[in-house]
Amino acid sequence: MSRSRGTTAMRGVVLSFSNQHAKVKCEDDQIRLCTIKGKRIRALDGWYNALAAGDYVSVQPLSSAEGVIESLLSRKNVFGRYNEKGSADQAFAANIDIVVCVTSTKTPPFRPRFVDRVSVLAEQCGAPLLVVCNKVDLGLDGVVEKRLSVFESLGFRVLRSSVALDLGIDELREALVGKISVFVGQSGAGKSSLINRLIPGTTQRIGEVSEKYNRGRHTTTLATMLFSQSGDLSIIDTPGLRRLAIRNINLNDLSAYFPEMVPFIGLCDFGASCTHTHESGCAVRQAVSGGRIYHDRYESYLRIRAELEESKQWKKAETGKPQKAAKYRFEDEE
Ligand SMILES: Nc1nc2c(ncn2[C@@H]2O[C@H](COP(=O)(O)OP(=O)(O)OP(=O)(O)O)[C@@H](O)[C@H]2O)c(=O)[nH]1
Ligand SMILES: [Mg+2]
Ligand SMILES: [Zn+2]
Repeated sequence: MSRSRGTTAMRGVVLSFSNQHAKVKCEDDQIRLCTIKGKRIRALDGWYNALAAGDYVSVQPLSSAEGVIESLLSRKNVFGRYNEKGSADQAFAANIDIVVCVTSTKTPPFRPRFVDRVSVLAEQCGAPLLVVCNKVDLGLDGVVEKRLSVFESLGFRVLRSSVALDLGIDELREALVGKISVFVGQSGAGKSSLINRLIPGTTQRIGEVSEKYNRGRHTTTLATMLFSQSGDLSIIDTPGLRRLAIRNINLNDLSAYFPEMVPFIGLCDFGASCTHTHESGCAVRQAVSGGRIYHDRYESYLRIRAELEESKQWKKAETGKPQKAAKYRFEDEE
């Protein structure tokens, strides 16, 4: 261990990171605002940001309020998405035990394709997915119920909640106790409201859902880790997402991130080279026609695949100039 000013480096967990500064909760329970030593911690290859909420770091304390991060400790996993402005993958959270996708029945409307995308990213991260359908006080129609039951049939846990009516909060707490969780979802779905209820006293700002767009306003602007007083809950609140771009998946691996497709992969006539998009003798397509794979989830597969394919072509056509965001054919989350 290195020494400076008579203090010993200590371990800490990153609560938030922006502008090359991280708020770190150190072993001695002090929260220190930390710089990065000599800017030595660069973003890992292909990543937009160097540190994410949930990262473990080694900190050289300068005082009870400040410190210097000396190193990033190895990550168990990372949950993130593709940042189109930065043309790189952006980590929202690291070392996650469970991904919580917060949706709402209405205002903003339920977007199943958004959840499909989160489910793919959660599979890729290797963390289980919990789908929360919030705002049930506004009504839960048959179409939403159907899609929720599809998620349940795939083994994803689904909870229905209402902050307004105090419904489902205890179940959610039980599902999260002792774990590090990340809350993701569309802006205005109620992530911060749920967290404020789970961890009383947290002052996560809550926004009004914009009437005009009915989409929420992006009230939370920085991924931040929050703890309950007793330490039994560790939740990372994230800014609402409008789009969830996916790029860093190998085209051939995508089907493996759809659990319902896994049993059929390899049974297609074209074997491992089947793209499951148009081939005859495709076991996946047969399972879709036979109703064993839900058609709308398969549609999400096709859309994400098309997006991956398109971004790959874009890269090929690139001429060394800064890469612009690829144009999408699908606006799944809008
Ligand atoms: N009717 C109803 N409104 C809710 C419920 N939960 C949250 N809201 C409202 O929804 C709005 C948005 O809530 P937030 O908690 O800020 O949503 P968010 O997901 O954190 O939004 P971003 O930070 O922008 O991503 C606020 O006006 C909340 O009061 C609920 O269960 N029922
Ligand atoms: Mg919020
Ligand atoms: Zn196939």
